[in-house]
Amino acid sequence: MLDLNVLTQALGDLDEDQVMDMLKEFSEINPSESAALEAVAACQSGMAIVGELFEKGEYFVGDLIFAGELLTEAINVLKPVLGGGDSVVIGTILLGTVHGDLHDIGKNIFRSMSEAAGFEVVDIGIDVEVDTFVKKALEIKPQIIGMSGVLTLAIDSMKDTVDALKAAGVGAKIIIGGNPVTKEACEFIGADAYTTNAAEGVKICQDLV
Ligand code: B12
Repeated sequence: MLDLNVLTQALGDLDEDQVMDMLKEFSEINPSESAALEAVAACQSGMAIVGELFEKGEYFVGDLIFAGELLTEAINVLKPVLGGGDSVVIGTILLGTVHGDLHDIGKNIFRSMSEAAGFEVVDIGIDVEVDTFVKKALEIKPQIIGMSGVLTLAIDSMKDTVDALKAAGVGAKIIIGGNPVTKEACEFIGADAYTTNAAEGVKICQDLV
């Protein structure tokens, strides 16, 4: 039985061995998808502890980067139980962190969970210029474009990107994610959907296709 509080604290403590041992043991018992989603949420809560300790000056930039890698590693262990093992591609998502923003932990979680759910994800990285989004969208014609950002300035970058995609005639549905994203921001940006939760984002994408 996975103790979610212990998992959260282990991630907050950056105890890689404990996090990975717990998750490997958990995935071996073939858990349900909803139980795996609870484990993802517990890991994310651990990331919130990391953020708080950083803000208090107890953790440093290197710890944040390590936490991001640990979170990605953790989600990868859970990936096989997150999507039901279906190998059929249900749609293509073009994904990137918008220009000016270098944060990618949340984007990577959403990518892993979308891939686990059967999406093909074309990840064009961080600090993605407007033109790069437009060119790639015209080239691969995805059903969905996902934009990520955690800085306040990401909201303006998302708006610039959405305006340019629309001007170029790109018809894909657009979903935005990241901590500062709200309903109001979504309306301002002109996106089709928004979320601050990767699992909810995957469900929205499934509905969109
Ligand atoms: C880790 C971190 C970093 C790491 C990033 C490592 C990396 N590889 O990403 C490093 C150390 C590099 C960093 C740098 C900086 N950071 Co920083 N960072 C953070 C921190 C602690 C956590 C962010 C995070 O990863 N959260 C966890 C993820 C899982 O959450 P999330 O992104 O919201 O993602 C979830 C959902 O939103 C959703 N999602 C995300 N994207 C998408 C996309 C789609 C399509 C969908 C559907 C869903 C989805 O799924 C995820 C899982 O559910 C926050 C503080 C905090 N406590 O949040 C500060 C924070 C974001 N950083 C901040 C700042 C200021 C900076 C710097 C400018 C610092 C500096 N002075 O140099 C630089 C930025 C450089 C730049 N231009 O981007 C500020 C932002 C302030 C603001 N309002 O703009 C914050 C809030 C800290 C603070 N309180 O001041 N940072």
